[in-house]
Amino acid sequence: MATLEIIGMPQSNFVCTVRIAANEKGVSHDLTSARPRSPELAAIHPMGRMPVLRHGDVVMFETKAICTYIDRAFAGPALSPADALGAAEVEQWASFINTSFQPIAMMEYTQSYFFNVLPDGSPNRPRIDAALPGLEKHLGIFDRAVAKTGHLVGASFTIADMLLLPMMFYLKKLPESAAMIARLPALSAWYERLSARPAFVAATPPPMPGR
Ligand SMILES: N[C@@H](CCC(=O)N[C@@H](CS)C(=O)NCC(=O)O)C(=O)O
Repeated sequence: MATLEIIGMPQSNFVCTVRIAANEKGVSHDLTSARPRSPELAAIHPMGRMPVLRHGDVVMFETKAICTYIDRAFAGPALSPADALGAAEVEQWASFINTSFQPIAMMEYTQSYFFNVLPDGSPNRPRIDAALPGLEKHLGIFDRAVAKTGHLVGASFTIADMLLLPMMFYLKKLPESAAMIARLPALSAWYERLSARPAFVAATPPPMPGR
């Protein structure tokens, strides 16, 4: 049986998501650390982004697609419901997380603490402050979504939760977002419960290089 190889930095929220998917499925994987646009990534992702996957002759990019491949290619617990509505709801939340939430929560807010800093190395306060209203609105949406069953879709841990969980890991570490989450009981309980799963514990992002 070919080895599953996940390529990208373990600090990446998207790399973490595909590692959670493999761990939940009970599939061991090799993690090959690679920086953005490195030859390992550029050989598979057209923009040189992470993560990418190698599995025998299969190569793949885009986190949601990689998770779906892992889910369908291996035995083990289903990471997405089999019924039409449940499967479509996973797509709905995955799309919302990746196209509406991630740009504000990660690209604008979180990266203004880690990468898009001011010339003196301090957090980019104007960008952080500009992101806060949108961040709070999205977190409220997630709080209401998980209030009923403790998951984004149905009553099991799906790829939708797996996409959100590593982003929440970073948001819990930063002051404004941590305070917002603390005011949202259903989302706080969701995070405490799902971040304790062995699949996430084993894939938890290490500190950013040089920090
Ligand atoms: N839509 C892509 C996004 C991948 C992505 O943006 N990954 C980030 C790391 S979390 C990255 O490679 N950033 C470096 C860059 O954009 O140059 C996916 O779902 O996999």
